[in-house]
Amino acid sequence: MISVNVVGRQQQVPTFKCALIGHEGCGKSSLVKRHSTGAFVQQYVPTRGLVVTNLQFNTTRGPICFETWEAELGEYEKSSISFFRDLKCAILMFDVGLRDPLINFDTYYSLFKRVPSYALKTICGNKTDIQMSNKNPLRLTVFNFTKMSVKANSNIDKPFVYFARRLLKDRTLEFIPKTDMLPAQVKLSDQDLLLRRELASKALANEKEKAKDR
Ligand SMILES: Nc1nc2c(ncn2[C@@H]2O[C@H](COP(=O)(O)OP(=O)(O)OP(=O)(O)O)[C@@H](O)[C@H]2O)c(=O)[nH]1
Ligand SMILES: [Mg+2]
Repeated sequence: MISVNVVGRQQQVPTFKCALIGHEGCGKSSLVKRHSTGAFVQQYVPTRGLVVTNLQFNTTRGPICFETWEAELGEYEKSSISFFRDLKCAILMFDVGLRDPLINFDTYYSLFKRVPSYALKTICGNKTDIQMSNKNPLRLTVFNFTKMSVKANSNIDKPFVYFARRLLKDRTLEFIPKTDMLPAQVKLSDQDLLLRRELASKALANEKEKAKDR
């Protein structure tokens, strides 16, 4: 449980440890970032060591928090006991566009097997925005996986909704989207409007000066 402050009162949020397992570059950190900040980062920055991030979702059964754990390959070995201890759920992710996915997929599938049997598991194929080749051997080996694209924002809630339904024992549970902040309706005084106009004309004059110098 983590404690959050809801308009002046403390609320206990049920928290569940969730492992993200998958070969390098399949999109684990992107998934976490997408959920925590809403952003998608095109640049690839490999995760070093062990990274734990809390992802909180609002659901029709109240808030729920997933403590996501991701690690680089060597780190699983070093911290394997703490990595797999008390796991409540695990996502095995792979990249559907990878040319030779079987090699990496096998490595991580064997890691996936180390997830305690009582923990919930799901397999996600990421990067469906990239066309999956007909020759991709995954077509023949993995049939039942969630197709997602962190980039295109498609199905990225799915694994967490599935876990939340099972963990909070409510099949009808849905996530409630975070409300977008609308800009406040501010009425500017005449003086503010004058100042704004002055600043705009100064900026325009500066631009004109710069253009002359070029
Ligand atoms: N086209 C596409 N690219 C993606 C998608 N998700 C992630 N990427 C890109 O894939 C690259 C690797 O993403 P990461 O999230 O860093 O991968 P990772 O699994 O955390 O990699 P490691 O930390 O090395 O294990 C980045 O360049 C991302 O922008 C997706 O859905 N579609
Ligand atoms: Mg990463």
